[in-house]
Amino acid sequence: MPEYELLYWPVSGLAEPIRLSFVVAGIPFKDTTPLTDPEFNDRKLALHPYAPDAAGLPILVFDGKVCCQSRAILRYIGRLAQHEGAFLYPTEDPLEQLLCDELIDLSEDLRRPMSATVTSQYKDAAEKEAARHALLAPDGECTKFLKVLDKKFGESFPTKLTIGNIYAWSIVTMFRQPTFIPEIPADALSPYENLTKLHQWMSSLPAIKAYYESSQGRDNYKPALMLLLCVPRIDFTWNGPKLGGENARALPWLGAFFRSSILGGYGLPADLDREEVETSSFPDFTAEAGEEEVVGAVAAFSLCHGARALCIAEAALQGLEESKEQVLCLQRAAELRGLLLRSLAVNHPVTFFRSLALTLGVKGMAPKAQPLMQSKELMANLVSTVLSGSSALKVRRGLRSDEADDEGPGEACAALCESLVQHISKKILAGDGEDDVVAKAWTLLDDICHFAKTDVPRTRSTPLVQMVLPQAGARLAAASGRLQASGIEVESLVTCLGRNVLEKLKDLVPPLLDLALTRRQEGKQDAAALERLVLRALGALCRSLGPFLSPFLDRFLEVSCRGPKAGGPAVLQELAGELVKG
Ligand SMILES: N[C@@H](CCC(=O)N[C@@H](CS)C(=O)NCC(=O)O)C(=O)O
Repeated sequence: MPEYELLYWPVSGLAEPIRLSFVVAGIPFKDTTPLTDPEFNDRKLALHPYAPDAAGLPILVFDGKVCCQSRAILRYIGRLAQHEGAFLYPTEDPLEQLLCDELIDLSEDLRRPMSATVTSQYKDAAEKEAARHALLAPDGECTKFLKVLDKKFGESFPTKLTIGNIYAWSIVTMFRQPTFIPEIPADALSPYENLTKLHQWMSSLPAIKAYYESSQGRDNYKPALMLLLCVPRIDFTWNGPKLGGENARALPWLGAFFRSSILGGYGLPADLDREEVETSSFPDFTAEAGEEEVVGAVAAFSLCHGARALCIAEAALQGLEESKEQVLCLQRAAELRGLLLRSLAVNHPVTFFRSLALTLGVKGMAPKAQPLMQSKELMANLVSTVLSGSSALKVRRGLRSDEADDEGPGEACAALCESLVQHISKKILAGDGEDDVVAKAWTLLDDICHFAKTDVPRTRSTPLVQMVLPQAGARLAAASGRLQASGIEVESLVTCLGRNVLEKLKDLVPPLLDLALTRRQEGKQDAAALERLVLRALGALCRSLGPFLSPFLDRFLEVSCRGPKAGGPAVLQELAGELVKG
């Protein structure tokens, strides 16, 4: 028997009926996808008989031949492959062949409108989602053919396997979650009784069941292994200058796959945060990756690198000339980065902070700089992208109660938060960064302090205070003209840290008072806004620590006696009120 090799994408699509025909007939074949072959794209183009004009997959390679066209390949295999003594493509009876072909063509009527949404360009993700939902609406183009197929299987339910019913089942199953088309609703197939019966029958056939249950079965790869295979692909494909064309296409399908199979289909492994993970080098997991016990560690490691890869993709795309394809990819990268970081921040904060530390290049937690990272522009975009990840912590705050959770991530997070805060202070705040990057860094520090308040044991939040507050003070001292970089988060910092601020009072209060008492040019909008922020921060200090502010009382009084100029009467009144109470 020849050695067969099938090349296709790591999804069901047009190759699945061919794969299943091999499987049910017990014919061995090599199932090659970009996840199993790093040279996939180059090989595809070198082998494809239609290249360079076209290179649609699947292709089947055997006996020195390369064959194209999925249904021609399927019929060919169907004439050779048998199941329970009968050929999958009936060779004797032309009428049986016609019925098989009818099922194949009918399934194509169902597949094509959905397939068109994969290749079409959309303004944004919402437009694509709407287009896909419309196909499944009561009068939708796909609904029409789902109904016809359902009726056909109702009239005559198969008694033996053929390429016709294998094809119909494979295409219909693309509409069943988890699938590589994330926008398909989970219940899209529930109205179709006979298609459900077909699903039950086909998926319980021993060969098919075993195929999907084995670790080789495409849809049943363990999520961790999938990630491991995916991630280097995302990471290394997104090599700045080479973006575009083939590479730009990789992200939407990888993304769709990542979202539906990993995040949507399987969810993230529950114990992710308990794993010991070393993110500064690439351990060789592959030798043992099949072992249950390493799966958790592989998943935790891969998710950190996955988050980093998505940030890199997003940052690299920000720096490119905008083609429609790049805009689409940028949207997808940003959407996925947001989705992954939110999932991690809410349920796996240790892995979340590890991902941030890895991506920002925190010493000891990230591999040594790679060539990719030597581009200054890319690095600046990357830092800005990662810092935006702080919004995920706000989502966590919104979903969790304010009370510290004894079972929470506590100690493990505290050490990570400290490293991050130290890195941000030294590398971002102390440097001469762009104002918006500095503002984002402050926002992240603020979010980390909120997190520390509820999720880090009290004893461990002090170092955070020790690091953040002097920075805030220094920033304030240098802030006069630079509103964006002025430590604008001081008010919430103080509110959130409460008495933890005490030991650093001397670093924080004098610069704030200096700023409040500095005469600024009247009428300058920036100056007025800065003054308001400073007064609000002083108000917050009075509220939280009134009795401890006596060393500064005279200067506080001076501030509140100042005319209602830049700060505005309401803020001053509030400050005076707090002083009286204090
Ligand atoms: N008529 C061809 C269609 C092949 C095709 O369009 N394949 C898609 C995937 S479903 C593909 O590989 N597209 C990417 C490309 O054309 O480079 C077949 O049935 O094999």
